[in-house]
Amino acid sequence: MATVNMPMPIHKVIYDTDPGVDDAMALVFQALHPQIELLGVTSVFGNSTIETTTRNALYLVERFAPGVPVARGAAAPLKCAAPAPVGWIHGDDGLGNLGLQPKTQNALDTRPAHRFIVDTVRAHPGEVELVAVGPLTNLALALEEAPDIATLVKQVIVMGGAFGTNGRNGNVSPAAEANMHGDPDAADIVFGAAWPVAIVGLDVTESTIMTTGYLAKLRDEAGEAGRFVWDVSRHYEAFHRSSVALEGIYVHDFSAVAYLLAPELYTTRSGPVRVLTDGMAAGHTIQKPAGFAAPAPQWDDRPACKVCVDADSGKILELYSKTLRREA
Ligand SMILES: [Ca+2]
Repeated sequence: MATVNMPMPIHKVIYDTDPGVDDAMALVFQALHPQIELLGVTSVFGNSTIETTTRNALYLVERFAPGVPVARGAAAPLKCAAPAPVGWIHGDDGLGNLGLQPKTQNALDTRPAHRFIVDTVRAHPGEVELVAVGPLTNLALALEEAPDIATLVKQVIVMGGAFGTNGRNGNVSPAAEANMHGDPDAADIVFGAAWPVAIVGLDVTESTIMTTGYLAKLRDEAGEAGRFVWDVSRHYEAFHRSSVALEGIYVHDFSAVAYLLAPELYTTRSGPVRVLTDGMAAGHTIQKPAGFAAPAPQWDDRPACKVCVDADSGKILELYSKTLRREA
């Protein structure tokens, strides 16, 4: 085939993240994958405070992606108070209570995350892919400061939301997924902007599971990265065992990275998406179905987003393990 010597496409990624155990596991993958060039990591409140998530981002970059800048992002959502850290899920330190600390702050960029995003997108027009796996505050602030970036970004891939597939409507409340609930106003802004958006929500992330056995195999076969993934996921796995009786963990944030590299592994549905911004269902995501007959003025003037409703879990898990074992 003539494709043998074709250069592999490189994805220029800004990873917007609230590390977080699953955030960390997805970052290790990105650092190792030959088709991903990390232009920067931007932190946001979410799983923990901005101080903790930024420290964790610095640690992860120092250890796994040296040379990549880290920009500190929003400490709180646009309009509401910051949520309390979820130590019972990710550990009090956000990374499984392993006591990890960066040796230096050298990677820390002087700009706030939203300005780092604006500058980086303008420096690479049409090329940057934003992979956002925390509350969407930094992206909304970037749009507010520089609306022109919407047409300069290649695509936005969001881990978040829940659209009712197999009864999945939320995890932080019966109506909302955590990243949407963390800043519903920001999410509604991001889904309404003129950039291509793909949403990878609980509909698919809860159907892809790394079992204890899968993680143990990574520990034994994937070197330092595999041992780190095992260690950092012990507390997170215990949470899954006690809360949903799962012998393993849901694959939330990595699912957005898998979509970046292999969108063909997902079935998507296209249509405008709104996010409820207040009330008991704040953070609830609603997509207008294709062919919906009645007028829907709150949706009709907004761009279509792709919402993932099914996924090839086996291939997604294989992508992760092969990359960590450096067989990609
Ligand atoms: Ca996250």
